[in-house]
Amino acid sequence: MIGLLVLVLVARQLRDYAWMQDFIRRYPGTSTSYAPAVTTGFPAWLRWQHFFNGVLLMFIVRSGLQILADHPRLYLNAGCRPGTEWLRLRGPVPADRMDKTDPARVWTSKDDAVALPGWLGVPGFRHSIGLARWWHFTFDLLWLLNGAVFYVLLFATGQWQRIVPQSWTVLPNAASTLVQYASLQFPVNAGFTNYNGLQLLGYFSTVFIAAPLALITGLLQAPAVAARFGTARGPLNRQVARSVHFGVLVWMVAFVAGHVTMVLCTGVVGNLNHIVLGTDTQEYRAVMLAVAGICTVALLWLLATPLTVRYPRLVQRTGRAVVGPIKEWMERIHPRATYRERDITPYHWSNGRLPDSPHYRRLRAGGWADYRLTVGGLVAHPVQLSYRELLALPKHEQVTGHYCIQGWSGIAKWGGVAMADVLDIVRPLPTARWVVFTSFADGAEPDTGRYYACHRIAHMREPTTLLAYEMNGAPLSEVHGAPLRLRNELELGFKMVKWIESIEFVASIDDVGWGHGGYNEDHEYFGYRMPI
Ligand SMILES: Nc1nc2c(c(=O)[nH]1)N[C@H]1C(S)=C(S)[C@@H](COP(=O)(O)O)O[C@H]1N2
Ligand SMILES: [Mo]
Repeated sequence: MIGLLVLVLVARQLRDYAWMQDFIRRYPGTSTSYAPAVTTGFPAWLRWQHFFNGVLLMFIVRSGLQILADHPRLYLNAGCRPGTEWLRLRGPVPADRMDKTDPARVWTSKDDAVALPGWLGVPGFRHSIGLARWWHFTFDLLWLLNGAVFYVLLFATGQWQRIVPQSWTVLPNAASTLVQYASLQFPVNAGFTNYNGLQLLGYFSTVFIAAPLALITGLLQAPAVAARFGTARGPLNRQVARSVHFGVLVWMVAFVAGHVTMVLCTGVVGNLNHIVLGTDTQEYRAVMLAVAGICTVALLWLLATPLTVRYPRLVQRTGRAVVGPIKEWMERIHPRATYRERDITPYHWSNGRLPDSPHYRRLRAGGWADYRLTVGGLVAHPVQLSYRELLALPKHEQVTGHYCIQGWSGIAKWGGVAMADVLDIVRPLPTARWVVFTSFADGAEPDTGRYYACHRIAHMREPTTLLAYEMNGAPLSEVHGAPLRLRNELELGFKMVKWIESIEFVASIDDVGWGHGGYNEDHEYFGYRMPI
């Protein structure tokens, strides 16, 4: 408030100076020097796309905040070490819970998630990232489609000339507009044919910079993209992408707030006639239609959370139908990227409910001497492999990135047995299409059975798909999945089952668990394909 007041006073003072008056005379704010007048009005396609864009953006922002709330920390380093955040929405990780040698007390990333109010986040409740992602990705796709059509029509019709500056004089005109607005003596509004410099720059950067940046930084957060291009380390790492992605969100919200304010302050009836009816008129019909549109949007806003909470499975299924084909396509990537030992990140977040069965305790106490990995199902040669037999198989080591669905990442060195070698031993039958990894540990919710995840058999032949028994050169700790945990570098972290007890080859995932492809797919509405 005080800041705004100071801004107004400074701007008013500036306008008292003769040089500023000269400047404003020379650069009045709106001018045909940087963009010609567009006299064809606002065509219907543009007006509709403007509306759709607003509706879609609203859900993208709300679900985006929900996703952020699942790991409410932003960093620039690839390893997400607590204490290195540049922004966090909650307190620091409790110091006494960072010690990984005390498994029962380790602060997991699920402990770290925060709740958002239901009117703000979709769906609002704590750790609802699975559902939030369906909203986010489904609306992202529609938004990208809307944007692609918009780009094409913009350039096909000449409407682009409204928002693409053709001369640097747009800059002094923008500065002039800013001073005039801030001094509360507004420049003339010629928005029907010409945007002022500030407006033009605002629209240009939103349409041609912020929007593409959202797409690029979104993709850079995908494990499959990183595993293809090797971007888990370096300036394009996931945390940089996440931070910039959040920056775009802040930009979009600020833009919408500023845009709506200016629409209201600079002749609202005329402005609404432009964008609702497409004419340079002062009809009240336009205001009525705008209000109806806003009410529709408000209704959608209010319904989103209760409907998601009530029909989560429907949200999951719809999202899968819309986004699934793209995820399938992304799963064809070969996750070959590996890193150097010096890229290993010092702190690795952890997740998951530890195994608490006496059976697991006994095996662990016995140094895994009695551990047997059961590999069966649709295979020619089912086996039980002891810990010693596993260690006797060829050992593979790789430094790879780990991308948790919640948003954190890390780079670690993994040592273990290639799944391809296990496949050679058991020889899957042609009917086997999925591989089910089942843990000693139960899933997060009480009395819902073991944690498990299904993987496509094609991924099992990737050289980087491992049954890891070592992490960073030491035997796998209990927290990180001892005695054995999966690495499938194409997928998000939750697919990498820890504390593996058995592996089963199956023809279909329909009869495994609740049939959605994994424990978190069953209970938290995640998708079973998770290359992004
Ligand atoms: N059995 C079991 N495995 C699991 C989980 C779990 O809850 N139970 N969580 C998964 C998730 S969400 C992630 S991000 C990784 C975390 O691995 P880390 O703890 O070694 O970092 O383990 C995965 N494996
Ligand atoms: Mo995760």
